[in-house]
This record gives sequence, C-alpha cells and structure tokens, in this order.
Amino acid sequence: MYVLYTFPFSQHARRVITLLEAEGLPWTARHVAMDKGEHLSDAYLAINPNHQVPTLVEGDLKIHESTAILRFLCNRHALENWYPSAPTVRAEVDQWTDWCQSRMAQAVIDIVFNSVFAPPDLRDEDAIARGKSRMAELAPMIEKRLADRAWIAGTATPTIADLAIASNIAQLGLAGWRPATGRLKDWYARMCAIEAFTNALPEMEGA
Ligand SMILES: N[C@@H](CCC(=O)N[C@@H](CS)C(=O)NCC(=O)O)C(=O)O
Repeated sequence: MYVLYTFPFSQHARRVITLLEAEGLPWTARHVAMDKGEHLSDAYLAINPNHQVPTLVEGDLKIHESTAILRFLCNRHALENWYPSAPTVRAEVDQWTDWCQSRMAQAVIDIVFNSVFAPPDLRDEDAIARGKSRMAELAPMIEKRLADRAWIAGTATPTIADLAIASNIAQLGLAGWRPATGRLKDWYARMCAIEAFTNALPEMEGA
C-alpha cells in the first residue's frame, strides 16, 4: 500500500493522485496540514527534506519529486500507455515532462501563489506579471505542438507529460487563467474527460 503525503491544492500531488486512481493502484492519502506549517515539522522533513508535497512512501521507500513518482509508478506497474518504453516516444514524453517542471512550474507558482494563496500584504505583483509573461511564451508552444496530435507526445492516449502539464493548467484556473486558444482548450477538455483527473481537482471558486 502506497502512502501519498498530499495537500488538496497541490498541482504536483494532483498528477500522482490521478495516476494512482486511474490505474486502481492501492494507496492511501496522508494529509499534510501545510496551512498549519506541518510540512516544516521535523517529522515531515525526515520524509521529505524539501518541505514539499507530494511524497510517496512505501515501507522504507520514500520518493519526492512528483514526476519521479510518476515514472516510478509507471515503471513498477508496467503502465506502458502512460510512459511508453519505445526510446523515441519516451524521449518526447520526458522532454515535455521536464519542460513542465523546468519552464512552466515556476510561472504557475508565481501567478497562483501571489494571486490566491499569499496574504494580501505579501502578494508580489512583479511575480504575477513575470508568470503571465512566461505563460504567454509557453502556452503557444503547447498549442503549436498539438497541431498534428491529440496528446502532447503524439501518442494515442495521454501520457505522464499530459498529466503534468494539465495539473498546472488546472492550477492556473484558481487564478482565473484558462486555455484561450483552440487546440490547447480542446486538449484540456480531453484531459478533463478523464474522471480520475477531474476527481483530483480541489473544489474552489474560480477553479
Ligand atoms: N518539484 C516538486 C515541487 C513540489 C512543490 O512545489 N510542492 C508545493 C505544493 S504544490 C509545496 O509543497 N510547497 C511548499 C514549500 O515549498 O515549502 C515536485 O514536482 O514534486
């Protein structure tokens, strides 16, 4: 049985929950009270020194980094559709998954944290502007890549790259940012047709 340390508004945890649920893997959630600072406690830091969710635990095994967790689950349970083993396809899945983490994630945090979660006196308007400008650069890349394909890596079904990117797009919804262009919008609608994905979304006005 996997234990996933999680928090409802975490876009990084959401992608892991989607995969666990979509594949019917045995897991249980362990809520980390981030609003009360539990992620900074010694007990949690012993599990994840980065004071972040998600962390996947199974016995002595502890994995942080949501995309590492996704890859681990796919490898262990032979989830070929979500993480194809053909090297050229896998390279494209890895490319977009890493792109999501290295290019998109900070823009999403800049926008959503400062528009929604930060106390009003700590909101950083420059960070919001920086995030929006970055998203204006990144969203057209997805739009362009989807020109000849339904899913980002050109597969017949969604992969962990779609899952990672869509988790971030969903998070942007909290700040009122929604996919505006045709293919991106249609792709996001396809993701939302995956029950496990929409079930993993938090209930919140604007989302
Ligand atoms: N690269 C990490 C990022 C995880 C992350 O940023 N988690 C946020 C919640 S979505 C968090 O726990 N933030 C608290 C902190 O950084 O102290 C991953 O993909 O798992």
